[in-house]
Order: sequence, then structure tokens, then C-alpha cells
Amino acid sequence: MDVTEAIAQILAEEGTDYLFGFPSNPLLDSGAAEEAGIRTIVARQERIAEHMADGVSRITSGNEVGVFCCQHGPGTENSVPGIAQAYAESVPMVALPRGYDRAKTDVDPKFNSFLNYQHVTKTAEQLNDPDAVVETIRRAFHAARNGRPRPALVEVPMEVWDMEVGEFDDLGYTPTSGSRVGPDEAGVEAALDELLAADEPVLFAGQGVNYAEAWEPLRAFAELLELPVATSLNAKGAFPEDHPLSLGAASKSEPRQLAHFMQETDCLFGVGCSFSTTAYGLTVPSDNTIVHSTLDTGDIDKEADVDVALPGDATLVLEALVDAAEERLDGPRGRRDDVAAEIDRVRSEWLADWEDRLTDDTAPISPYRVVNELDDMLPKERAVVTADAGNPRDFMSAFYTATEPMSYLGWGKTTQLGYSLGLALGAKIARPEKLCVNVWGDGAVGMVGMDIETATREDLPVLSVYLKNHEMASYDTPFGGDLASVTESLGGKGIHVEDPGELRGALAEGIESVEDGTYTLVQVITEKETELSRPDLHYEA
Ligand SMILES: Cc1ncc(C[n+]2csc(CCOP(=O)(O)OP(=O)(O)O)c2C)c(N)n1
Ligand SMILES: [Mg+2]
Repeated sequence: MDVTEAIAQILAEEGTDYLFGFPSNPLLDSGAAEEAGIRTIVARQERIAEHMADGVSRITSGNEVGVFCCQHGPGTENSVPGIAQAYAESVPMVALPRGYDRAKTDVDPKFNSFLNYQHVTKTAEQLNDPDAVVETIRRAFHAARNGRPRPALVEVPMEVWDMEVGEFDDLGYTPTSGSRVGPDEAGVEAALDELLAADEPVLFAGQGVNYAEAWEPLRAFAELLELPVATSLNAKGAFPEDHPLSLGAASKSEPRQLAHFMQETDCLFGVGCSFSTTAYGLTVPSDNTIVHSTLDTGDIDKEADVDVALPGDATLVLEALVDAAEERLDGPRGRRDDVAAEIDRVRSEWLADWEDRLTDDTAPISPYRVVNELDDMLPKERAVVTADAGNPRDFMSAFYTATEPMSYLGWGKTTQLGYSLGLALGAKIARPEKLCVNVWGDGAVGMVGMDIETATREDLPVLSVYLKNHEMASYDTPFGGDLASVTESLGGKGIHVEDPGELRGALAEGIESVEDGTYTLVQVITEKETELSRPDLHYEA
């Protein structure tokens, strides 16, 4: 057996069902991955293959680590974006690029992945000795599965793939597993002290809750302490957004009740979050108490001034808090009705202010109307929705209600146009029973639209809703083209709609077409809209 076959077997041992990539890479070319029972998916460019691997990791809460491969030189040069996106978003991935010959790997101007990916990977190694194949790939999977999830890269030089390693059974590979770190008991009590003493505590859940699958203890703790709950955009839906205690997701555009409670809070408890400064995240309120629970202690006191640090896995932390709170409380605290009423009051005022846009029936169609129709029409219990960079994301963040965990793939630590298509395709591969939807605009379709062909070739019926305003609205840059026709010529179904009276019918036709197994794009001619439900506008002067 050679290194290529050994790696393919190791992937199978690690539970890899899919390998995403772009040729040339021995795992694809030799058929080794397919022979090991792994479905190989080639996209039209490296970035989309990476985004699909990313989508698999996300939708499975990292239980299946998305795996990506590509060739050396242009392949690895063109793969930086997908790895950088996964790094910024804390998505686990194993990347297996081919490298140049060992003799030339450090020679100018050759692109050396081991060197160049250091700042966008959790670990980056070069496999220079075939005898190290087991421990090297094992380290990569261990890194992806443990601690803060992020990409791990192993560059395999050109000639190493073909080197002999003997029989696989003699290599003694044992698959990696994820371990969990529990909280310090004193930290749990200190966190509870602060939360029980606060007048206006708020719970903020980040995507660590998704990776830890901590949705039940999150809800149990919120209900026990009767706390209003916001999520990050990445964790949108981790707490049901139709729950009376939900504030929605924090982003550049968000529900007014979220900003209202953030302004009022005297104690913010963040769990499974980094509190990183980002335009698409929470503006962390100052001059209040901050309790911070995260897997990565490097995020504690990184930017937010933390009063109580509670490192640990989100499930273990929240379960410990539930247990400790049950010991201390004797019955309901009597806060819930007031909190729910306050949320409902601000939310109703906010929606009333946006009602005209959400129900606008004039042409060109308002993008808010499209979001509102999707919110009404998509089957929430089995829809997985994501939105692309720019205004499409911002329209959706605030006004699409995600009622189920993992029903929304939110992102924004970095915001590469075009990410939504690959995410939706990756989610569809791993969860074929779901209705996977991406909402995107002119900027995104121009960058990755040709990968609609990947969707049709690989039989991945996803619904793409294209908000077409013929330009990049916030950038005053006009764009042309008719993606509905292009979709048809790429083997999918393209639906064009510009009459507001036909919008619902077009979306219904799109949903039905996807349910029938066809990749479908609904191209909606929309008005230029740049007004957002911005959090800063909701703070009182
Ligand atoms: C790769 C990349 N380059 C540049 C940007 C900056 N950017 C963010 S949104 C955007 C324009 C999006 O326009 P469009 O998709 O048409 O949506 P619209 O604002 O018109 O609704 C640009 C250029 C980006 N996010 N990603
Ligand atoms: Mg546009």
C-alpha cells in the first residue's frame, strides 16, 4: 500500500463519507478515496469544494469533519480563501493539498502550503516521511475534533504520495475522538452569583452551543433563570427564535429587542462565543458584568473585559449551571412574564415600523418582501437556510425567524461573497432530507455561479433565491446578466420573477421543483435597498 491508499483508508476510519476537492490530487486521481468507500465531489473551483466541506462540518456539529484536497501550486494558491473563511468562522476541516517535490518545496517562487497557511490553520504540517503518515493525519483529525474547531492542514509532497507504507493493518491506525472539558465548580457558582444578583441579565449563545449540541441545556438554563436569550449570527436558531424569551441574532442588522436588552443589561453571560469584534456580531456592552464561557481561553479578556471566566464545553457548562441553579432556587423566580412582555412590546413596535417593507406589493419587489415570504413559506422544521455577504445576509439576519437548531447557517467573522452556495450544497450532501436554501445577490452569483453546475452534476437539489437588483447596491457598481437562463443551461431550473403578484407562486414553484430533485434558482428582480435594521439605531441617545 502507498501513502495515497493509506490516507484514503485513514479517512474512512475517521468516518469520512465525502471528499471535496479539485484535481489534481492523488486521492481523487488514483481512485483511492472512492475505493475506500468515500464519495468524491469535484467543484468548479477550490473555494467551493472547501465551502462544501465546511458545510458538512457545520451541519453535523463537527461530528463529521469535512475533508478537502487539491493540487500544489495554483491549487493551493487558489485554496487560501476557503481555509481562511473556515479559520475565521471556527469550522473544523482537514485539508490535504499536494505539495511540490521535497527537493524543491522551499525554493522560490514555489508556493509552500506548510509555510503559507500557518496563519489561517490551527495546525499545518508537511508529511515528509511516509512512515509518519499515521501520526501526522491523526494529529490533523485530533486538532479538528478537539478544542476550538478550525482547519488542520497536511501538505503531502509530490513523490511522497506514491511511497510504500506496507499493509494498512500493520500501521495500527485508531480513529480520533472528541474530548470535552468540564467547568470549574467555583466558576459555576461565581457565574450564578452574578446572574442571580443582576437586575437585567442577558444570555448570549455563540456557535460553541452548536458544536457541543448544547441546545437542550441552553434552553433549560434560560427557562430556569427566566433570561432573555440572544445568539450570535453563527448560532442563529440555537435558541428557537419563536420562543417568548428569544431576542434573535446579533449582527449588523438585528431585531430591535436585541439592541434594547443589550442596552439595559447589567450582566451579560456569553456561552460558546468568542466576543470577537466584528461588524456582524454583538456590540458587547461596556460598564456591566461579563461572564464568559468558551472552549478557547485565548478569547477570554481578548477584547471584552471579563469579570467571571468559565472555560469549558458548552453542554457541560450549561448542565452544571442548571444543576447548581436548581440547588439554589426554590421554584420560579417570577421574572418570565415581565421579560417576555418586554420582548414582545419592543418586537411588535419594531415589526410595525418595518411592516410596509415586509408586505410591499409594488415593483420592483422589495427584498424584505422576499424574506418575509420565505419566512412564511419554508417548512421551518426541515429547512436549512443561509445567506450571502452583503445586504442579502443583512435582510435575512434580522427578519428570517430560525425556530430550530441548525436550521440557519449564519456567518460573518469574515464575509467572502459566494460562501452561501457551497454551504448549502455541503449541508444538502450531509442532510439530504433537508430543504437547503441560499439567498444571495449579484456580487455572490458572479463569483461562484458556475458551481450551479456542481449542484446539477452531483445531484444536489438546493434552492437558490437570487435578489437581483442589477448592481452591488452598497457599492454603486452595476452588473448585468440573466442567471435564470444560465441555470437552465447548467442543467437546473431557472425561474424569473419581477411581478410582486407572482412572487409567492414563483417561490412555491421553486420549493416544489427542489422537492422533486432539481437544483432551482429563483431570480427575483428587486429594488435597490440598503436600509437595515441597524442595532445602533435602536439605542436611545
Ligand atoms: C470576496 C469579497 N470581496 C468583496 C466583498 C465586499 N462586499 C461585501 S457585500 C458586496 C456587494 C454585494 O452586492 P450584492 O450581492 O449585489 O448585494 P446587494 O447589496 O446589491 O443587495 C461587496 C463587494 C466581499 N464580501 N467578499
Ligand atoms: Mg445586488
